[in-house]
Amino acid sequence: MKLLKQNKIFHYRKRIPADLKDCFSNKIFIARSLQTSDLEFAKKKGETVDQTLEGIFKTIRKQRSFSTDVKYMKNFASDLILKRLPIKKRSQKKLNVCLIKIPTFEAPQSFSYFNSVPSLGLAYIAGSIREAGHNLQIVDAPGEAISQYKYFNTEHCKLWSHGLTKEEIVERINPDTDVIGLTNMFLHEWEFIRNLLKLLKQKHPNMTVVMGGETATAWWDYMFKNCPELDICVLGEGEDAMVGLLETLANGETLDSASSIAYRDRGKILTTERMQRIKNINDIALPAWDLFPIKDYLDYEYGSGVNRGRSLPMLSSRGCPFQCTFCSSPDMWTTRYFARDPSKVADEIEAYQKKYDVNNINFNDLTAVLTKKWIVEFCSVVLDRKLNFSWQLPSGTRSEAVDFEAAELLYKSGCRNFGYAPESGSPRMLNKIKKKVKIDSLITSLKSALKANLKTHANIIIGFPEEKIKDLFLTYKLVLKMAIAGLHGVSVMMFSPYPGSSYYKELKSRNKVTVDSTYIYSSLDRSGVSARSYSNHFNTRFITILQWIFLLSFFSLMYLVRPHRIFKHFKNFLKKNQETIMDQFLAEKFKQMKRKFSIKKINSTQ
Ligand code: B12
Ligand code: SF4
Repeated sequence: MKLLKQNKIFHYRKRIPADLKDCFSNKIFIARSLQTSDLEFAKKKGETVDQTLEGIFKTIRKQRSFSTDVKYMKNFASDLILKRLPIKKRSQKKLNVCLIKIPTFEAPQSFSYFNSVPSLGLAYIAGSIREAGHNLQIVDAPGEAISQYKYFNTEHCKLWSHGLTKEEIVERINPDTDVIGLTNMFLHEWEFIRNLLKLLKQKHPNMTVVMGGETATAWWDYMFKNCPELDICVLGEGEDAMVGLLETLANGETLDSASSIAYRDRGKILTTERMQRIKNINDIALPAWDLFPIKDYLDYEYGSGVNRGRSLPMLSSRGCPFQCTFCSSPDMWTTRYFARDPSKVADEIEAYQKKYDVNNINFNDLTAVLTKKWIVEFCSVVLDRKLNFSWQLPSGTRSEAVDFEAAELLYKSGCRNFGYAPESGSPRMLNKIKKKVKIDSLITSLKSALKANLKTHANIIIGFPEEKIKDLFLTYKLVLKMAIAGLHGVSVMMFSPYPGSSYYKELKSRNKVTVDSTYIYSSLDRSGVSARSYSNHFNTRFITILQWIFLLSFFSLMYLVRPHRIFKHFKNFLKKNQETIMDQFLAEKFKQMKRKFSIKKINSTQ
């Protein structure tokens, strides 16, 4: 082991064992560096690296006996090194990075009513960038103008935009910024982002613009062609990829040495190999909420679930093992699923309670409830530590894993709202869309959840290309069955092929997807304002009418069977209390109505 002091950077080199050379691109050394002025500390770190490397070599040897594919082995080896080496390669140069959270958009003419929520994705990215030692600025459009609502005139319809305008965002960016980072989660955010980047590059042509998130991962091709101001897209899970990219930029290396990105190179759009997903998700730096203006989000009680007070979003797991054909998750996260250690999740909640006085957590997990074992463990930790908070699980593919015992435990530990996602009631369609859900077990689970006093919600999608009238009838039957069983609320959405989904790829290859503003705003739509049918059998009008029939039938039947719920909504509305999605809907729609009278009009498109 060699440690050389050089401008406060200690370089560490280890010779690669002869039998493993082909796994390391024929390099004879693994070289890392550590930025510190403390020789003792560097020595200790060096020793730990030595031990870790021996472990890594052992793992690679084991893996080699299973695989003789050199390319695969190279990726496997470099991935292990990246993930497990405790010394992180650091350039001397620290970059100035500015992360931007754009405003939130609502379509008040539809059922859409979502308020702004702190960006969990950006907070995670911020945590990792800070850990890597770069300088960070955050411009959080909703968080920095929490009571500002303006009209946003799109090519398609008039939306409301919550937060700073694009001019205000650009004004706030530190002129010394090297790298701008944005998140593009929703398709409907694209028009604003494109306008923002145009303005930003007019003022700061030398800043490098990096975009990540669900839509950027799936749609970079279209974005690069339609926005010359966009420089780089980070694909998939962002933490390691962004830190690696900053390292590449700081070192002045060419972009092909960074993983998991799409970028421009002399008129061409190129991509680099995707990194493997982070396996030890317990080690990912926690969201850097302290850098975000979350005080107002908390004081205004903004959150993605039912309003149960001061809320923060969290993840208890990453990824989803399923491959539903309408969903972009397999493309974004692959099908690898990792759950966090329940006690680490509880630690994080405890920290938020102490630091921010948070009393509700909304889990943003894709598939939060995968095994009963995890739920039991998590609830037990919460109960043992006597943590007092409410929590919500909006999406839950394997929610059927919840029986009465689990449901009771969920309630006792503070869980109040729980989502099911059957999507369809037709076994033929469930098979077609690869939704691994059994309707009978879902109904049994729903009854257990209701018995345990949980407030429940379910998501339905209609208008899949192959869906026939018989399938729609079966879905309608399911909707009615859930209403009788006592489900508290249902969302009935019209199918739209989101970028990254299998359906998108298939329909695009058959020229069935027209990318125009109707398409872009379809993701925001909830009641036919920006709808387009992709059905082989029914037109948009028919599906929109069905959407209304499904919703009206569900709620009429549900209230007919349980009329006391109407009084409960009324009481909750007057007391400004929320328990169910309907309570949230009524409160948010009332807020929207009041806003309509006070909103400042801006004539120019943002
Ligand atoms: C929680 C959630 C919500 C919450 C909170 C949303 C929010 N603003 O944070 C609520 C309930 C409010 C919500 C609402 C909606 N949602 Co939603 N939601 C999700 C869900 C399940 C998880 C998002 C999340 O927090 N993930 C965890 C974080 C850590 O991951 P992340 O944000 O992706 O960040 C990582 C990477 O993307 C990357 N990254 C992100 N940003 C950046 C930036 C940089 C610079 C870099 C380098 C990397 C990077 O690194 C991060 C860490 O690894 C996703 C599903 C999914 N696959 O993501 C759907 C999803 C995003 N929602 C979706 C939709 C359609 C909606 C609605 C439009 C539904 C509707 N019609 O009402 C509304 C719109 C609300 C609005 N007006 O803003 C779609 C979007 C599809 C699309 N292409 O547009 C998704 C993908 C689900 C799906 N497949 O259908 N949603
Ligand atoms: S819809 Fe849900 S279960 Fe299906 S792939 Fe997407 S996240 Fe997984």
